[in-house]
Amino acid sequence: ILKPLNRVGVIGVPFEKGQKKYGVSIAPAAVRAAGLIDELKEIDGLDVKDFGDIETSSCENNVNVNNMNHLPLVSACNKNLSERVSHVLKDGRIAVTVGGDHSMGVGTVDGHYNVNEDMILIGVDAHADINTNKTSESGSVHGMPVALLVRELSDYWPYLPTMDWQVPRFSIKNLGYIGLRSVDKYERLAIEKYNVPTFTMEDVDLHGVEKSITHLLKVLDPENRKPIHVSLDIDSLDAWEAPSTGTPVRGGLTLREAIKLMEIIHATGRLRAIDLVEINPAIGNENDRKRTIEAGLCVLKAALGFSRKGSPPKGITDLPIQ
Ligand code: HAR
Ligand code: MN
Ligand code: MN
Ligand code: MN
Repeated sequence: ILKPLNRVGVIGVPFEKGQKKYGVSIAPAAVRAAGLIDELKEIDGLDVKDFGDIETSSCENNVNVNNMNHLPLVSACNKNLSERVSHVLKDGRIAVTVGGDHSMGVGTVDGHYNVNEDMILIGVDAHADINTNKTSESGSVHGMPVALLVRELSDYWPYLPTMDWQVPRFSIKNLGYIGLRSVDKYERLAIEKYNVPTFTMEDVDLHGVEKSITHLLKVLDPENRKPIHVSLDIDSLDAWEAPSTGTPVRGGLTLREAIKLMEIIHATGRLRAIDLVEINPAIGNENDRKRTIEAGLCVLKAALGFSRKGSPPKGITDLPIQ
């Protein structure tokens, strides 16, 4: 049985080659500068250890696979990341990974799966990120991590040089989505073909965020025993809440819905990994940047046990006497 964990390990991934815009790679530094570590340390009872940033550009970009931009760089970054995530989990901590673009989902999920094959994955995103290189219109790997990870889709890929380290063993049966509102045609086909439990914004509007996530968790893990991996793309939030991101989509989660979603996930006691990706501090003005990073921090803190109720002073039971 999984017990609640009050230890976290933070990893930064200054990587942006999974998409085309400059700026996602400076997000880990910007989120740290905004107080990431100190704010996590303020959460009641949480033990926080910073595992630093991973090495991202230690190879030549010398192979070309059709419609997969910068594959060797994406691969090298994710290999390092997978090892770091496994290390943090083996240290008995929740792996908190701050990206970086969403191509790094390959590394975080691979690293988690290698430590615990029982894990379930919840994609919180405006997008499904389940394109193959054949179905992608952009050639950007941040739209492909789910398709790279799941074993059911391995036949739909060509041989991928440099990716031998990553064996797609994670089953699509352990995947669910919430927040979707920009899904490509073949992505929709894949979701329907494999019956991936999906709460689009249409469903969230219909049922509310609480029923949506509760139902999703029930479907993926009826016995409440599996470790949870949340891959949180900041663009799951409405573009008003989080404007500084590469592919903003309007009509998304409000900050309060996203906080509620994470509070429910926290309450399970089974969160073991969370990725915060696609913050791009180079997009928009100072206000946009601040707004986006603050939203990311709020949502992350909610996932890790920050309570909007507040928490009483440690070890003290009465008000101070004059
Ligand atoms: N589906 C599009 C593609 O494959 C756009 C997805 C990229 N945007 C993201 N991912 N931020 O969640 O390129
Ligand atoms: Mn997205
Ligand atoms: Mn994404
Ligand atoms: Mn708690």
